[in-house]
Amino acid sequence: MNLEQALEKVRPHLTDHRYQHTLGVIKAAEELAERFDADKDKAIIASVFHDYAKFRDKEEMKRLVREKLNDKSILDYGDELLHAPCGAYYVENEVGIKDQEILDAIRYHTTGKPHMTVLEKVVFLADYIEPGRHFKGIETVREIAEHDLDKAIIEALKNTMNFLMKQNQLVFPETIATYNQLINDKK
Ligand code: DGI
Ligand code: FE
Ligand code: FE
Ligand code: FE
Repeated sequence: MNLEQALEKVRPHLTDHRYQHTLGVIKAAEELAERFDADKDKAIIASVFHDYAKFRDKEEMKRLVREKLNDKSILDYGDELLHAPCGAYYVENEVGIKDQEILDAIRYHTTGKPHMTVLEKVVFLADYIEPGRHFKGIETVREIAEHDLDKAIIEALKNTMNFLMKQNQLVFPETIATYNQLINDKK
């Protein structure tokens, strides 16, 4: 599947805004893959489909998690987390992508996970810093991403956890575990 065919497949599942975001993630992931030596083709395809399930019915996704997915803990941490693991499932079963590295990059793009592969890190960070995103602190993360992949992810995770805590939202334990692992490895 080339980029054009992949974009055609994802387009009907997204709003215009989300499609533009997806194009931004592709661009950012391409640059990060080059800089930090990840598989560029896989980074591009994972980016195309990373938000494939963003607008799926929440109840349908919860059912899928309960019936088919191994990690059910996300059910307790807010509906926003559903689209990542469910997206990986739908992309495999509806689009037919079987590459586990690509599917895992989609699966972990929202929460991260400890000991991510470079490909997973690239997609996680690209989602955060893509050129269409504008919020406080993003320029700092973009600057760090010029030279240090892990440090940029730590900064992004701190921002996300801060954002969630300010709103008294739950923080998914794997998100904290990702932060802890990266901090530990920096020592
Ligand atoms: O899908 P995008 O908007 O492009 O970005 P994303 O997949 O990173 O999702 C961002 C949303 O996920 C945002 O509403 C915050 C939420 N989120 C990220 N990490 C966590 C989280 N929500 C909870 N409850 N816990 C987390 O650790
Ligand atoms: Fe997402
Ligand atoms: Fe994200
Ligand atoms: Fe996204």
